[in-house]
Amino acid sequence: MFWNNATVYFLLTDRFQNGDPSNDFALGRARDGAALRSFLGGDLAGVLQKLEEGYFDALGVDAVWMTPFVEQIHGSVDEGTGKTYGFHGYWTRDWTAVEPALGTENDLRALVDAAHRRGIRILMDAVINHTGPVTPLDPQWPDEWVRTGPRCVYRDYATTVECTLVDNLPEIRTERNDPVALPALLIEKWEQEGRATRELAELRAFFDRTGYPRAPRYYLIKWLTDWVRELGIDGYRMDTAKHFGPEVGAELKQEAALAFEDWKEAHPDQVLDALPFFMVGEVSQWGPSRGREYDFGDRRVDYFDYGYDGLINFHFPRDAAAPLDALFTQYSDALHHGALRDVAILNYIDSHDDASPYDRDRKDPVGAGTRLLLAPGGAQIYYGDELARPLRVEGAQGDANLRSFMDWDALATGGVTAGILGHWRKLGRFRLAHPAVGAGEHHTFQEQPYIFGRVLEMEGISDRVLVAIDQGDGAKTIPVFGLFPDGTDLIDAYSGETGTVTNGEIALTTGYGILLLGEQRR
Ligand SMILES: [Ca+2]
Ligand SMILES: [Ca+2]
Repeated sequence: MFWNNATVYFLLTDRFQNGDPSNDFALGRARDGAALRSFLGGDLAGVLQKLEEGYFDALGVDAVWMTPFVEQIHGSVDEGTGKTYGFHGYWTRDWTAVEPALGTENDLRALVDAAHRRGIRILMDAVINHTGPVTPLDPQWPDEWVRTGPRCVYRDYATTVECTLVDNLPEIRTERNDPVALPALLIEKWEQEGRATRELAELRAFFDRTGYPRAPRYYLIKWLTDWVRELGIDGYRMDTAKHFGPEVGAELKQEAALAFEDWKEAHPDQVLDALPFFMVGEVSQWGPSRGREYDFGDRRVDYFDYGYDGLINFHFPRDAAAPLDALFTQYSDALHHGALRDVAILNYIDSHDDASPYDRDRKDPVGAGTRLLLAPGGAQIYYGDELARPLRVEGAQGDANLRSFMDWDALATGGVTAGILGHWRKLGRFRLAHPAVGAGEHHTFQEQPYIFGRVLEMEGISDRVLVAIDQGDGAKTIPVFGLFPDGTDLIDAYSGETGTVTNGEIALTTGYGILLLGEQRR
């Protein structure tokens, strides 16, 4: 239930806020990449700054999903869109270290602790499918660890899973079950950093405890779950989940859940609640209209049976173009009556690599916010959605267009951008106050002007909301359609105005056409 009403803020750490200029050129990397393809200075200290400023609270954010923070390849590559560094975090060099351009392990700990103090969860972007590309500065992992071909051609399961996503992106042999030795280069690196003895002892303890063979995926499972056990990371967003066996996800989830319980036991004062470890998968092109399964052609996989609590909804950017009520009804039916009962979906209008965002030209960022934040299911705000950050950038090629630096200046100068942000904040805080918005069942009450309700009755939670759109500015009286009895005090989260239900109606005077009504809690 929680995750279907969660508002998840997804940010590229390197592109969000520069809180520490001293790490901007870590590892000697130059800013000589193609447009928006070098490290540009954003870091963990910057995310912490915005946490402490209350930026996420004001948006009603439940969880922050950051791009991977582990150490990236030191060099750069050109995949055909210009010279590119691992600023995005998906090109791992060492799963056990924090990327120095993003900060230190202490910075990360401070960030997670600060988030938890505010009741905000942290989702770690977890990569298990591949290492970073090979460059003159970044040698290939040993052959027993990785394959370098063939390229995925997506004809069936094997040509989606046992293959490389692109050229020069060595693929971890996650299906392998026999033991492999640690790469000598990794041991040397750890020796230089003075932590080889500790890392090797920890690995011995892990393999002793679990009885797993020293196959590649189990090393990665150990390294990925260490962050959970050490820091209390609340969940994973599993990168490229379609490209490794679902069984790998199930094994990882099992260890991560154990690590999360270990952390809770060691940090009782920092535990938010009883919510278990969460895992949401990136199964590209999956959407709720497919039901629970993803069909590879020769194999159908129900990821929810393999430890995934939720999946990212790749259909949302397309579905969002439907009339509002058709969108809301379709999603509510899927989540409350269809195959997706009891699982989570994460809707988004744009992301770091979706080439077909909803409203790419940001013609209607207010309407896009209404669609995303009032749709049934979890909502993923991609950093800058709330400021209409441009998704086309002069000189940028391919996905770099989607990854510009957060436009704080546009906000500081006020005007239109602040108005857009205000809308997103009101809707986000409405979601935060009312689990019925994302997790409740949708009821269409009136088509023109549009009025709908959401009702959530489960797990000892009882919540309901009434939303009216296009009602016109000024005085308005709307029926509550039996959702609230006479005498109920309601507050409109959009204007802050309050009123009492009388004769099955509520009369309010507000300066907006939209009403976000819920019970006024005393
Ligand atoms: Ca920095
Ligand atoms: Ca794979």
